[in-house]
Amino acid sequence: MAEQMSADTQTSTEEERQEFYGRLDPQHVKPLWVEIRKLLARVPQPKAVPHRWVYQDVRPLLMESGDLITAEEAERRVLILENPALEGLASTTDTLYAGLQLILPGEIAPAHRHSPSALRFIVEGTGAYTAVDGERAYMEEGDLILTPSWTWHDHGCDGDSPMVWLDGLDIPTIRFMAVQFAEDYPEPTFPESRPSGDALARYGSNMLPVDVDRGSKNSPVFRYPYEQSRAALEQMQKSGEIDLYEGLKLEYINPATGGPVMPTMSCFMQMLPKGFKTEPYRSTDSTVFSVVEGSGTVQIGDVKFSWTKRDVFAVPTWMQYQISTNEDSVLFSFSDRVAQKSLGLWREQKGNK
Ligand code: GTQ
Repeated sequence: MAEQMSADTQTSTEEERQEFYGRLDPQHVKPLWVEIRKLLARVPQPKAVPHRWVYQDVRPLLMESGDLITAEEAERRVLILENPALEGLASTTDTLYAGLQLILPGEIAPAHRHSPSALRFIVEGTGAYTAVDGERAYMEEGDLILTPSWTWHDHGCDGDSPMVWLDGLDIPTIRFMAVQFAEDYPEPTFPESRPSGDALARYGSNMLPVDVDRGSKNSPVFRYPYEQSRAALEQMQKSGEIDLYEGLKLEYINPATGGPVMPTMSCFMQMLPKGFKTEPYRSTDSTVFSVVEGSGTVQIGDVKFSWTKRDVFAVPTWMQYQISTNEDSVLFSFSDRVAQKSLGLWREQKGNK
């Protein structure tokens, strides 16, 4: 009876194979068949693990860093929210970086620019600004500020209280593509170019300058006031309609294109009423959440965290999660969804199908 060839028929011994692999090394070639299941995994294999940072625990350390080093010396006085499984990589998820930045009254974080795109989500305080290409945006809790790739930006605090915000950057993604560039401005601050509020008036009033660039990948609005985002969600809540998977959720957009605010990071704000529990959901973008209001819990894969105002939690790619609330809650989040969508890679799964 002829022996049938099957996928597990071995045509050589393990010893013969090892000997062969040894002779490949000097030529710097490798057998794909040894690696293929790792290279073509059946489902995403994030290295990041789900994690939550408790603001009440991190805040004292951040304030202590204020005594340890000035913003000017540090360039950016930030405690990186490093994923426990990505030690030494300054990564919060596989693709995203997040950190808590502190600026104290009278301080300046000097002007620089870099290829990574950045966003700030304001966590605590008032009276500080981020200047983007010379236009200051004064920041209030819950505001979203953008500093798109290669724009000059400096931060300063004219107020009398410490100011803390969450930085979100695409650093791991940029590092993967090895396209990291950065430059310091020769002066601490970039020269003032326009009055504060100019961009929001021109581009953020449901109107646009007639000659606006409608092809830009970066939003010309770089401050999205919480007042506006929250009012929109609150009004929506009155309709009584609510999505089972995400509650009431809006994406921040570039008003000139209707698309995402930057080419690598998508930004969202969602409102979840008291006692709400989202249905199981997962998507290929990894997400960092910052709690603006309320409290609750989140189940991510098999771990569960409680969260409250100002806490941050990370959901790695393709991990199913469900958010529950104890009170009316508002969550900000950012993810690499836009980057994945432009590469035709993004997927989502609603429910357990
Ligand atoms: O504020 O420009 O958390 O350049 C990391 C790198 C913040 C910033 C970070 C940065 C900044």
